[in-house]
Amino acid sequence: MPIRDKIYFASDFHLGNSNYHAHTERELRIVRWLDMVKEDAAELYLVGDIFDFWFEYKTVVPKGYIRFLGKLAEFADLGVKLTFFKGNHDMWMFGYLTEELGADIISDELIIERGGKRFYIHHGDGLGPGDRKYKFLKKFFRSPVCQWLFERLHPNLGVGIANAWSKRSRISNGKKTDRVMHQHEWLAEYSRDVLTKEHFDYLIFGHRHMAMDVKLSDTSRYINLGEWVYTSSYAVFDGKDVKLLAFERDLELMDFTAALTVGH
Ligand SMILES: [Mn+2]
Repeated sequence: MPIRDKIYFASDFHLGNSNYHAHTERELRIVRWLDMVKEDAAELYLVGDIFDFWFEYKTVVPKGYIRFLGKLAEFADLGVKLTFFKGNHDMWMFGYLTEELGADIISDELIIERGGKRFYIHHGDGLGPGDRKYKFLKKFFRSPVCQWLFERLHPNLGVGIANAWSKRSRISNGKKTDRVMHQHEWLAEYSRDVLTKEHFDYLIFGHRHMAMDVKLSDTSRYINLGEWVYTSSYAVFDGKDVKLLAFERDLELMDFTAALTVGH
């Protein structure tokens, strides 16, 4: 029996995004990663935007992802604890993955303590100052009224609209401008804010599509998990420390430390 003592974190697979071939390659890459993780994982945290679009109708779920979901079923059967976070692309996860996989579904942040270390985990959307338009949309999209209305649309139409909407988002438009735009990494700023009220050793997010490991103090780090469309980054906690790694390629780490120290 292998010893299961590691905790893995990954986010932003955006499964379903892009053409079928690229999507299949990505799903197979994720499955290879899960096969590795399976060996020693006690827990797996999928920190949002795992699906490029997800909606659970009363009797229907979106097509696809068979190999991915099958692998997660294996995890569930092995007793590995699964936790999904709602992202801005897949906020409409309700009871299906809990029923099928015993997974916990987290709507906002989750605070856990493991090996004496404190973790703050959140997908990362709608945090910090500004972006009022998105915060309003998030509230609307998550409202029972909006969900009820969407469920009234025929899936061919509803999912079609959702996919068109999703294509307009950052993931399909490339990420280069985003890298240049952010002199200050706002999730690091948000993390600093959280730390003024409460101590955390690790503040872990996704959403930004840039792998980052930023030291905020001697005992706290902001970690961004990156994404799996262009790269394949993930984090692992071995009971003592968190490492940010890449699967089957070199890790492309964004270094915002210099920018962060300016003016603070
Ligand atoms: Mn996101």
